[in-house]
Parts: sequence; C-alpha cells; structure tokens
Amino acid sequence: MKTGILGGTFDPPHMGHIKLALAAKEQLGLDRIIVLPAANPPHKKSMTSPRHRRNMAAIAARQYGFELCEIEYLREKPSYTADTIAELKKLYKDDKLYFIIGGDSMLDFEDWYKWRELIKMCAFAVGARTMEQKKAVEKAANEKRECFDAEIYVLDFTPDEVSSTEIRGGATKEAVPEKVLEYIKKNKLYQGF
Ligand code: DND
Repeated sequence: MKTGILGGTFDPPHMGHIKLALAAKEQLGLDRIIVLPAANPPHKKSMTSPRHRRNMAAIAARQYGFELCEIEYLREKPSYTADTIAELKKLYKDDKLYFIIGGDSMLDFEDWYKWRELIKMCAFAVGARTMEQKKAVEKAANEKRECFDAEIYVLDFTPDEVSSTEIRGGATKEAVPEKVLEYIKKNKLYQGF
C-alpha cells in the first residue's frame, strides 16, 4: 500500500494542507493519507494547545476521508520527524511511505533533526506554497536527489497561498474546512471568528 503522511502543527488545518495532500494522493496514486499532528513541533512555539490542534486535525481528516495518527500527539518529547518515520516504518511495514510537505519545509529541511538520515528513510512529496517558490523547490529537490539519492516528487499544482498564521490573525476564514470552522468558533480559539 502507498501511504502518504501529512505531518503538521495544524494551528489550524486549512485548505492549503488539504489541497497539498489531495494533489499528492492523486499524482502519486496514494492509497491513503494519514494526518499526523505534532504535540511539540521542534521548530515552533505553538499558540494553541496540542489537544485543540489534534482535534482540529482529526475533524479535517474525517471530512476528507483521511486517517489520523496520534503517535506524535502522544509523545511528550519534541516530535522529530526522523524518529516518527522510524516508528511508522515498523507500524506500517508493508507500506511505502511518502512524507508530504510544503515548499517551505523543503527549503528549510537542512535544519531538521537528522535530516541526512531522514531524507533516505522514505519518499517525499513536495508542493510549492507559491508559484514563485516553485523554482527554488525544484532546485532543492534536485540537489537532494543528486547528493543523497533521495526519492522526492515535486507536485504539479497551483498552490492555495493560505497560511495558519494569516488565519489566526482573523483573515481568510473561508480557507478553513467547514467543520473545523465550527470547532474554532465553539472553542473560541482565535480572534475574529
Ligand atoms: P509545520 O509546522 O510546518 O506544519 O510542520 C510540518 C511537518 O514538519 C511536521 O510534521 C513537523 O513535525 C515537521 N518538522 C518540521 C521542522 C523540523 C522537524 C520536523 C524536525 O524533525 O526537525 P504546518 O501545520 O504549518 O504545515 C503542514 C505542512 O503543510 C507543512 O509541510 C507546510 O509546508 C505545508 N503547507 C502548505 N503546503 C502548500 N500550500 C499551503 C501550505 N500551508 C502549509 N498553503
């Protein structure tokens, strides 16, 4: 089975994430998408509690027919992707894993924990977050392919230029899946909702 994994802070999840995952599913012929919320993302100080971010990720996953994986949510230590992929390879040992990331993640990949090992542990599906980012993403992917024999697929899609930061500021509410929007309102998570 070909399994795509969409890791994220999801503060909140939005249509940019969904569009990225759906493009990977369609273009790489993935059998399923697993959404992986991080309780303690190593690179971020997140505003919203892990529980709310996990719940929003679960709601978005359900709405789009994705699965939810809680291993990073339940881990108290920082959620390093290299540790997670090692664990997922044991859990899903018959699957081929594709870690799905946006262009910004590809461009700062060399700051990630054990990135040289991680790049060889699974395939990567990358979607640029803006049209302007596409060239830089292609270049970074080519370098990783040449130097590390990495398996990286750059997705061909028109990005939805939305971001969680923008949404938390109260703009572009329509970029949040409907059921997630209801959850945000009910729990008064962000201003302007
Ligand atoms: P983010 O905090 O960027 O998640 O984390 C993405 C994944 O990278 C998580 O699984 C992290 O644990 C992992 N990570 C990051 C840094 C260091 C390490 C691991 C490490 O191990 O050292 P967001 O919720 O902000 O976004 C989720 C994904 O969706 C990201 O890859 C982001 O680039 C992408 N994205 C978009 N892609 C296309 N169009 C848009 C997007 N908005 C976000 N509009």
